[in-house]
Amino acid sequence: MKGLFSALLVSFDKDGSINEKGLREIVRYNIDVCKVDGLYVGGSTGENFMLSTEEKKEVFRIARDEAKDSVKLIAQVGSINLKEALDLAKYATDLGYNAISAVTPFYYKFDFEEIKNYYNTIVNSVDNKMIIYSIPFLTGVNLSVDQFRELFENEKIIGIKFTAGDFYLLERVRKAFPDKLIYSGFDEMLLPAVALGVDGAIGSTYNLNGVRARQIFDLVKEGRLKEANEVQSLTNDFISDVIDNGLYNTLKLILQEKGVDAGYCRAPFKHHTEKQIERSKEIASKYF
Ligand code: MN9
Repeated sequence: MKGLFSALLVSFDKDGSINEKGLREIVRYNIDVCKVDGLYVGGSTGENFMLSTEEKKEVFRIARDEAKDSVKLIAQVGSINLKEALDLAKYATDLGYNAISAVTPFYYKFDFEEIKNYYNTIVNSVDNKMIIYSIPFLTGVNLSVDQFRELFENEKIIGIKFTAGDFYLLERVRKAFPDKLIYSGFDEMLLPAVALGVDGAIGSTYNLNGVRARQIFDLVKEGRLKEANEVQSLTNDFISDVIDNGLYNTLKLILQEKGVDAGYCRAPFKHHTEKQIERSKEIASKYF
């Protein structure tokens, strides 16, 4: 389960329905062109928290059917509707997903005991492993090393998707849990995360930039930091341009340039504009 995972984008039609053909093309592009080791399905990048339960299942089913056994698959099943999370965990496990993941429960200020019960309830309900999805800037939930330790008392909880810029915490977590899987979640900080010894990375920009990300990973591992930094710097020029033009819309528009029917974002996100299309063409030709 180590390696580079794309946080899978989902193609939506203009009316917000899932575009199955487009989603299959995104999966193919990730596997065939970006050469990722796996897909993280149903995460933030998949606009998952705006989908119905049936739609979340549809995305899991299509991604699994298109990827077959060619790459590793992680299903993000987290929801503050715990019954939905259990339903999704079972569904993804039955489909053959290699692991499940759940975002820390958000919106309400759940205390740690509640968070711990949430993870144990989800993972103990299935014959599968759990990766904690920690993304404090969107959830407001900051877990400490001691809290991760308590969660890891359950052996079925095997790792963390660490989407934060707190490198002190990342180092502490790496050292405290050498046998757990730690994935870097911010693509723009891949180099320092690999330097600190993460096992892999999960991110949105790997839907396009997977090849450069792998170079960064390999160069750091080989101790070739100057070269790694050059690739990270170019990558960050790309990421800055994409964020500046609207993250998910622009990733989709660049895929569109590559012949992938990546479609629209889902409301409440806005549809892309003519101006974003023009700018995406420039970004595409600059970096790919
Ligand atoms: O899954 C992604 N996070 C979100 C991780 O989309 C919220 C990242 O890959 C970022 O999109 C990326 C750009 O900031 O690092």
